[in-house]
Amino acid sequence: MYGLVNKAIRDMVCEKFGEDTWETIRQKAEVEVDTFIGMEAYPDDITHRLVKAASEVLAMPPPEILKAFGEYWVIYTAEEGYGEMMDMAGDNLPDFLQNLDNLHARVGVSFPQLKPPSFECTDVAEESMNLHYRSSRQGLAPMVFGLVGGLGKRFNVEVDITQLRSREEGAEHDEFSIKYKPE
Ligand code: 1DX
Repeated sequence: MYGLVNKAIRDMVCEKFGEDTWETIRQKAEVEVDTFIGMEAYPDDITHRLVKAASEVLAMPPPEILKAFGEYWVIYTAEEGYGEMMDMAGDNLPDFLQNLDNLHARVGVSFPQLKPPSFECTDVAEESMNLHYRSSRQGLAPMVFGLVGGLGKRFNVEVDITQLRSREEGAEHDEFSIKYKPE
């Protein structure tokens, strides 16, 4: 994954728990790099090791780490150089989710090593939709809870998200039911 992801994990840990905790996590993960370059591609393994080590050091299950990270990602990318891109993707939750594949396609033009997931929206209604998440990567579905929750905060809507189908449990892809209403 692009270094931006590992940089975001580092900054989240440092912000919430301090530099020393990050150093402990980095060492436990056996990650040599400390200063990730956002626009450089790194092996996925580094990210997975960081999540695993963070889970052990912070005594939080990996899905909780991923959920917290998803929420952080939405704020982080908006502040770390991708604010305009995020603004362009929509000014409300359903529009943003329906534009995510376009957003990734645009990033992918400049960064060909991007392996963009796909977010397909079906059954879109006034206050609900189903979200189909397809990714070349495994185990990141818990992050979707945080990503959508982060978008809820961004757009000031109360979000209720439940998982309808899980790849972990044999489904072809992950599917979520999302309900939203203005706060
Ligand atoms: F609901 O399943 C809201 O490296 C959402 O694979 C979901 O393959 C917002 F470094 C620049 C760069 C680069 C910008 F410069 C990424 F190249 C992308 C910024 C998306 C903001 C996907 C990150 C693939 C890296 C899913 C979890 C991983 C998508 C991560 C969240 C807006 C982003 O993001 C999976 C990779 C960006 C960039 C956004 C993602 C890769 C998302 C969201 N994804 C790289």
